[in-house]
Amino acid sequence: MGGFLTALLGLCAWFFVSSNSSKQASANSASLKLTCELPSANAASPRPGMVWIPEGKFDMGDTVYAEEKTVRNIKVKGFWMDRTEVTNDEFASFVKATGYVTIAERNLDPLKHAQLPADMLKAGAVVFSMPAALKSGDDPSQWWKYVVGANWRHPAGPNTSIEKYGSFPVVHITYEDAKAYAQWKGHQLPTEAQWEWAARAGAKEMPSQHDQPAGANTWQGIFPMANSSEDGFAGLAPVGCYAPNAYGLFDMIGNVWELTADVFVADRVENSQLRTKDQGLDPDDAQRPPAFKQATGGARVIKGGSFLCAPNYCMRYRAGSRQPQEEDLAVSHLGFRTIYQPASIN
Ligand SMILES: [Ca+2]
Repeated sequence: MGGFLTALLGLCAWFFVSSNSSKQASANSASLKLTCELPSANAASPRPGMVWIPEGKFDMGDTVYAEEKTVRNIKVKGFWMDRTEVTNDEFASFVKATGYVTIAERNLDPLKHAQLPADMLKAGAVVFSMPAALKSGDDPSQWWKYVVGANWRHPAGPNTSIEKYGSFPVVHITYEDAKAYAQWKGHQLPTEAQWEWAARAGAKEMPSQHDQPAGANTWQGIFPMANSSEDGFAGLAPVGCYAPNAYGLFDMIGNVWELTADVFVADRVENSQLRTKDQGLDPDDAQRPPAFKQATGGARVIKGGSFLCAPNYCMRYRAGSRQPQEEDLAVSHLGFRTIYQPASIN
């Protein structure tokens, strides 16, 4: 019964969780909450839909995983930040106005990627799919699949769509895509320090407790096989379903990982080799989709964790956590939000 229930709950989030179950899941999708009530944006604000993040100093980093260390004191200037993750509706407005085509919608140049099999030269993205069984240990390719035709419009593949999901965070967005959207808005992507300071919302020291947060969309149960969805969502949630932080920002923790402008630098990658092995599945790499495409750029820092972060696996539902993400690889648990910093402050 438990297994059946878990499978059923998994289906409720069909288009983000499984591309293999879309027909069965369509019948269940009516039970999925499609919007959450955000307070009205202050129309009198100079930046409606954004909140002002004041300047301050704080201890950046954390001590759970090697790549979060060393904790260091950082000063951040004030800036405006989107109060929610960028939604499908917002991204659609950008595409409608500009004709922009995301990286996941473009075929790869076979001359530049001669090592890849033909299927992976076709436009697509990496989609999380709950495995029926684990047959090869903690090999992430059991739950991350490269799906031809998956992109922001078709999150789990060509037979899925974002119709009715306009309030959900857009996914399958690469660094180049996010940057193009931000530039269209006259905004920027946050640096890692700006993002983390905003997520801490005025807390100057890192928390001593690292418990899984109750008011965020994460994963309850043993990843990747059992998801009890106690937070209300097996897959992604619409933006703004949980209480905002003290600055008025929604979903900084959980739901989707969020891109930052920062390059994930090599020395931190080396640090990540100092793995802690006592967290079940390999905490450093298991949450990260395999590098299906040969990265042509580098990796950017992503922050905040996602609906896939569980206590046995990727305890990265914290402001100080971080992870590298290949710049040109679109994945189903990654989105973004933007900032605006007045020129007078730079
Ligand atoms: Ca959840």
